[in-house]
Amino acid sequence: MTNVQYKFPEGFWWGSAASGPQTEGAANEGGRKPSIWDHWFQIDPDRFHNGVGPEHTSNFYYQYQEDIQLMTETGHNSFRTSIQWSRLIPDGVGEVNQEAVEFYSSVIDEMIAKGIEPFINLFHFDMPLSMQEKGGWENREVVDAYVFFAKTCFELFGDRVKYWFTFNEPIVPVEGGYLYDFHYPNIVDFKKAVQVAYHTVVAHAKAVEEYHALDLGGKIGIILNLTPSYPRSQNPADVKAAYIADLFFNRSFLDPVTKGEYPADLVAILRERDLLPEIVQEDIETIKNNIIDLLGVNYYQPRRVKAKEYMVHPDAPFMPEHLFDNYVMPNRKMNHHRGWEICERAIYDMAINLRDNYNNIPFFISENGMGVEGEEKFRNDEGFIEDSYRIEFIQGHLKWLHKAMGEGANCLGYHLWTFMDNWSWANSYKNRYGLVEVDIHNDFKRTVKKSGKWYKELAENNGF
Ligand code: BGP
Repeated sequence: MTNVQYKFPEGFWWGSAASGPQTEGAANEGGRKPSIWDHWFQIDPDRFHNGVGPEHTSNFYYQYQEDIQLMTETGHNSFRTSIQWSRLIPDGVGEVNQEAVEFYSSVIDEMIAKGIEPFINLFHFDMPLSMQEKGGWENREVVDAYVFFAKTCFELFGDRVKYWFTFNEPIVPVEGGYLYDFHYPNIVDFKKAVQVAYHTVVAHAKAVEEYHALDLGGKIGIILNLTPSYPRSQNPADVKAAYIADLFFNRSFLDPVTKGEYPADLVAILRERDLLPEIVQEDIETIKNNIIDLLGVNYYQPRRVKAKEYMVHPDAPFMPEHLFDNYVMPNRKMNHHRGWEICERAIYDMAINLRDNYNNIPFFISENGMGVEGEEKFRNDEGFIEDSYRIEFIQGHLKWLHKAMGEGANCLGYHLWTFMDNWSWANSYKNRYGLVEVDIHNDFKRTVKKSGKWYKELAENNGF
């Protein structure tokens, strides 16, 4: 009998998360049309690691049956992926692609047949190009197109899918596409970033409204990347800097989706600088009246913050970092492959924050994981990758999560990023995150890693 020190509650979700664009491949097949990722790769392939683009990703489109079988062999009782808008409604609006309906329907049926609860997300950074050509989230019309897409999904699959998510990390396309130049359309313009963020929240709330109106008996939420903000010191200037960073990077989405309103201090900061978005009054009501049932939290790294040290050049375009500096703490524990700090206890602080300041909303860890470059070097004589570091990483986070749950945090599950190695946006296949290795040079061959075998034990024992 295995000795289980950290036991999780009955029915806890064990599984992993992925997304359509990062796994399906078949980008130009089955009636799909380009998203911004296909387009960006076409016009600027050098911005992708080793010039590997999104055309084939991990071939899930053709291998999903084998993959779902492997999910059962790696302990999954639940799995999240996303429906690609550009596959289901290739022009963004209008005709629904029947091949896509069949594909997603088969994936969902196969999961259910294998005892894996499907969690379905609707937008994972993948704006259809036709919609971006209209201005993407800058344009209110795209909000309506998204709501139509969302409703179509609920109507098509809502009889079987009981856990829906409107967006994955909606702040990332804002940061990447409109502030820091790591996603298409590579605009640097804070005012537009605010409009995009606001319209995303409107789109989210309208989708929640549609879902609840259909009364399909499931739950709907959103997946946010929450990055606890730690001040460098208890000096009031550092503490205030961390508070402001939290307003921008966490509460800008967390508050409207859980409380129906934006933090007053954030609104004041934007108003003072004439950076508030254009608003249609009825949208404010929609946000207010359509809060989520369930929150997904992606947690990778904390944010460390200090008071601003230098004045900003008066002509510099406004950035959140005009109000605080990021702080590089000496001797941080790091995942150097990804350049992200590893701080397990932040998962506890995040959970306690939700307990105390967000009405103890039900949530689950919807992503957490470790991307490592050059994993082939850990292959053992039996031919599989011995990723003991990934097992330690998961255990380290689960210990803190377990502690938070012992203190009343309302956590329902843990999903690792990710099931199998997949295409990580501009990082392409540089860092591997999977429980299952994918050999992109050898017919996308799948091989379960040590972590995948361990994950099965974890789920079977409901702890470790
Ligand atoms: C999250 C995204 C995922 C995934 C993961 C790993 O932010 O939701 O899509 O990519 O991060 O990060 P990266 O791909 O940047 O290494």
